[in-house]
Amino acid sequence: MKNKKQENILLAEMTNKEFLVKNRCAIHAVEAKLEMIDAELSMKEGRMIINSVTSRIKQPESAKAKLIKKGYHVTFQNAVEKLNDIAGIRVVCTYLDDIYAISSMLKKHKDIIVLKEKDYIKNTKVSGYRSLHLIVQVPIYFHDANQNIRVEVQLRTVAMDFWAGLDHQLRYKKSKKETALIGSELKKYAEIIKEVDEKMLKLRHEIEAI
Ligand code: 0O2
Repeated sequence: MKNKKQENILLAEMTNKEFLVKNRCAIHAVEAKLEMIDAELSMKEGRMIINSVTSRIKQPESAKAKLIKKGYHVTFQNAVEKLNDIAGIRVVCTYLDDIYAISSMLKKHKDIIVLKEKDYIKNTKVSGYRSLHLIVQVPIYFHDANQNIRVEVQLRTVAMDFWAGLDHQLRYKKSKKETALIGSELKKYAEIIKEVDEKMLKLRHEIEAI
């Protein structure tokens, strides 16, 4: 009974207008920085750097599932304190080195604090998942005061994004036997994609050297 009440509070608070506005503002603040970084890098390199930037605020149901998965009670307080990806931004670029260039420039912004960095490119997840994750803290000015909001920034190449999309789709399928089989197949493709990313970067360097 008490659990159900807490769950209902979580659902209500995560759809509360002020909560959504604050997270949206934090996302906008980081997106504005990414836009500047993209403009500067594109100018310097003479090519397109960021292919797409998408963002989302985590759905209450997804927050609830993640809290349960992590072994926390489903409460609004736990969602805000324990989940790093209530506000999330995904940056997709063409080349591997662009990911690190963007990340390094983002870290230089004085009002951004990097709380956590997870390099699933250097340390590929068991599933085959690859991306660079930054958990950043950004200040927003709200109700006459500065408030710090965490935003998860996922940086990946087009190839990594292609892979993650299929993997995500697979996760929603029910049959354990089939998904295990496809999962191991997908893992092999993650290796191929890794090679392609590295080869494309090498080729770009060769073209630039001509
Ligand atoms: P959704 O639906 O993407 O919003 P942390 O609390 O920061 O220490 P966290 O969040 O528990 O760590 O885990 P992690 O590994 O940093 O992953 C967070 C997000 O990365 C996931 O969000 C996915 O978006 C993505 N991700 C991680 N592993 C995989 C994977 O194997 N395949 C795919 N396709 N994506 C992955 P969520 O919470 O799953 O939700």
